[in-house]
Amino acid sequence: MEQDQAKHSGYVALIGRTNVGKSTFLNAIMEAKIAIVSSKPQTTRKQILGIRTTEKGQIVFFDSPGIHKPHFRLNEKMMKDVYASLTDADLILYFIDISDRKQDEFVLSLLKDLKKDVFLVINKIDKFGKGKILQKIDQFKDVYPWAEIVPISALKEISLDLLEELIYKYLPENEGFYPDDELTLQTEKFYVAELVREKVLLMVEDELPFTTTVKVEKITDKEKVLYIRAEIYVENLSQKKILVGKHGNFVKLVGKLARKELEDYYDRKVYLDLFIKVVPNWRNSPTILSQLDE
Ligand SMILES: Nc1nc2c(ncn2[C@@H]2O[C@H](COP(=O)(O)OP(=O)(O)OP(=O)(O)O)[C@@H](O)[C@H]2O)c(=O)[nH]1
Ligand SMILES: [Mg+2]
Repeated sequence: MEQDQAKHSGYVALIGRTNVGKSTFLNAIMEAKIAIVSSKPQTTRKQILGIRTTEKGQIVFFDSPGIHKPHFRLNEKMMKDVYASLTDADLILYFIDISDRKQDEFVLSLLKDLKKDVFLVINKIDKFGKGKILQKIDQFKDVYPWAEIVPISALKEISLDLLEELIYKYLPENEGFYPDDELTLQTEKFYVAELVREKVLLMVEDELPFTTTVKVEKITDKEKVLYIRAEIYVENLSQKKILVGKHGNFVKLVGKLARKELEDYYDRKVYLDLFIKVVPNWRNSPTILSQLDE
């Protein structure tokens, strides 16, 4: 049989509930840190592009926020990005966690209306044995006319090559739209803010993962160091107290972790100036939300 030599390219949406591992998958397949990851819910807050170019073609992944019921303007915006990913995609990868007990009727109804090819990606298979994987496939195989069902582990990088092979099969024949060396389209300020927010997420509990955000004000080259000024927003004074911590220890630790990662990223010395600012109700402010996107 003749091999298909033509290039295949297109848009692939990563969709699913929060915490199922969409961003972990994006970073693994891209072999680069494109999106931040955390064990806290609603880590990804807007659509993030990962552009993967190989000799087979170009896949543009849309990492998307986890699907949820929106209660704030921020969350409405997040869900808008989910719908945009679904609408613009040539192929949809619907991620579930192998621990998920039942199917999600809301997501399934969203998918049914689209009439596009959808893969069911069963993630986190490293947590269980073969029996459980077969049982999960059996449970989900008839709830939707899946184009493919692919069990993977994004964390342990199991079956990612297989999934990528299958993706190319479903993409239209064309050369791709972005330059070969383009990996993502985020602004530098947004990416840096995300790296800092990842460290905040690592450290906080309860409502704080939802009520904090990070805005980078300035990135200035000062010859010996790269100076970065960032503000961490919280919604009230008691949240600020938690983030500051005793003698400023909490924010110092966040700063230390973030600086280390930024120094690795820039491969140079970084001075990270962190400020904690109370911005009541920022999640409902259209002005602030649009500033955070920049
Ligand atoms: N054991 C295991 N854990 C995983 C795997 N993939 C992701 N995780 C973990 O699951 C958690 C959530 O991962 P994310 O990639 O942030 O999940 P997400 O779907 O992008 O979440 P949101 O952005 O909130 O929608 C993190 O603690 C990851 O380390 C996997 O294959 N196996
Ligand atoms: Mg994510």
